[in-house]
Amino acid sequence: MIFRARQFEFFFPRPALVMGIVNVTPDSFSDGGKFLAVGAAVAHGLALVAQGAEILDLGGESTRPGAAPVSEAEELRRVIPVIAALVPQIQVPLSIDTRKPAVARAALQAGASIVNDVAAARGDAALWRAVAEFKAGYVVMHAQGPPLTMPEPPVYGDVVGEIGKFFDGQMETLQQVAGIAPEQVIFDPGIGFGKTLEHNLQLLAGLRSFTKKPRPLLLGVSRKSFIGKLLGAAVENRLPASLACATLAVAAGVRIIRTHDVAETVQAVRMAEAILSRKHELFD
Ligand code: 9MG
Repeated sequence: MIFRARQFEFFFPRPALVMGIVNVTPDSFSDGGKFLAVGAAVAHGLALVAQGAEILDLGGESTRPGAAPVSEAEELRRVIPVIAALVPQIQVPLSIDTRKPAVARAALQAGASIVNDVAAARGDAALWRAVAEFKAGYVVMHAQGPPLTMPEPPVYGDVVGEIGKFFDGQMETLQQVAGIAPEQVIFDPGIGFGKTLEHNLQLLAGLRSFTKKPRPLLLGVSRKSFIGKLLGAAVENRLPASLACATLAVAAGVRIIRTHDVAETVQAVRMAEAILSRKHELFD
């Protein structure tokens, strides 16, 4: 299986990729406000690459439920100078986390290689055009609706089955309607996006049904609130549970782990992979 994002190519199977998070937002749930200045964001991105990140994910609008919407001009002002300064200094692809077609296009023009679309279900033709024109990578993340309008409480019959069908439908539409090649696509079940604690646990337990599909699976669990709900841990104390999820995810065939804690995740994932590469009876 190959993943192509502009000049970058990744051939799977290979060690899982760790995607480091760079938020240039005042209000993200875990690191809001820490990297708002261009210099601080660039330094953080470089530090994450030095720790072993093989993709960076840059976001200028918080996806936290209830977060204030950000104008296109403000989002551009936050992310474009960071991309322009960071991309010439790194050899790994930069992903732009945005729902806005104009931001996606401007980010690709500035040197981003992947569009991380947490609202892929809405099928935005202008965003798809930008991805297709630049031959960028495209993260298709599942969410029932945009953060502000997510149904409360979320309703699913069979959360794993429904999200599997969503991926299959997107795959066809992207190829036939949007001109986006399968090689450009990554799937992501969208842990925490319009899902209850029980849905999130069922998705994590059912990861194998997604990793059997012909596209790489990305998982974001880092410090998320479902961990707090299950274990009562404050956001700054959720690293152990995030690592437990990441290692089980890699054992289930997940190819990309999105995280705030790159060094720790790289170490945990490499250890899991070393064990899994031996003849084992772990899951018999
Ligand atoms: C932006 N963002 C926040 N959480 C995420 C997740 O789980 N996956 C992806 N692709 N993006 C996310």
